[in-house]
Amino acid sequence: MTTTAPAPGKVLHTAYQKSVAAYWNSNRDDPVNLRLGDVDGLYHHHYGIGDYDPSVLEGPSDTRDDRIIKEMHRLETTQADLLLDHLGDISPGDRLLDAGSGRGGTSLMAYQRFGCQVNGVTISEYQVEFANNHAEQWGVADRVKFHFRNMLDTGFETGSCRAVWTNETTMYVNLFQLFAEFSRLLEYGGRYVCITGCYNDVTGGRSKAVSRIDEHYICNIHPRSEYFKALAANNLVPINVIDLTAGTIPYWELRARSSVATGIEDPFLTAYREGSFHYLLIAADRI
Ligand code: GPP
Ligand code: MG
Repeated sequence: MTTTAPAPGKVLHTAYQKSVAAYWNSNRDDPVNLRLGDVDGLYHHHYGIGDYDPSVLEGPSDTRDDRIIKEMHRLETTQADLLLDHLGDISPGDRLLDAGSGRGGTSLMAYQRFGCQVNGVTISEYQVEFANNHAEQWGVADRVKFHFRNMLDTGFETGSCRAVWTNETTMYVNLFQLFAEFSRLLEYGGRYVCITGCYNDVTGGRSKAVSRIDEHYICNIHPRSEYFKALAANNLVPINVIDLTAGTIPYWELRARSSVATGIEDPFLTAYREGSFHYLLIAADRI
């Protein structure tokens, strides 16, 4: 792919972006992600969907924690699989972009499934290094590459991507700017898939529980309406919208009972149950 890689000093444009990068660069001792990733080498930075197997909470107590970790990891991998299901027909010659690629789990799964070139971008240099080391260990570094770049300004060639996704990263940026960049990157008929948490316009404003989630991750959760306004403004036409809220609640219930709970479980459960917050998948085509 022809690219104009921004100089390292030009990746972070604002004080806010610098603070987000600093947060993710310092987030290195996070068993809630590392212990799950150690299960099979797929390191995720997103949540899970689907019912958990209640038998993981029973049985011998000395192996209970391992069973819960494996089950949470299975639910997170199921979430990434669902995202990939919505990318449409992808050929080995296509190029994909993982915007806000974290430690690289979804990108590696995309490569396993489609065998095509996958580029991931993140503003955390620690995550870039972690994910590239991992791609190297998997022997796929020639096809799956992670870059220290800003998803608002990737430097990749116009029209070069068959599909772009964001897996829980859009709450860090202005959606109009983000979707303008995706619209530029996607070929005509290309697909954008987003999984995100967004607040409910209908219940009115940002609830206390949603504010606690923002504070925890230094993000700004958008209202649901903002996604559709910003897609429409950028020639991105929704083909599928799936409310995953009910599907993600079991993950949070299991996580709350695990040894790797971080304290953010209650705000997520409260926000989802009171209806002030949704977990959505949105797939849209570039016209
Ligand atoms: C990343 O997951 C989570 C976010 C970027 C926060 C916002 C997401 C919403 C849906 C609101 P993670 O795996 O790094 O989080 P944790 O460490 O808590 O598992
Ligand atoms: Mg996590």
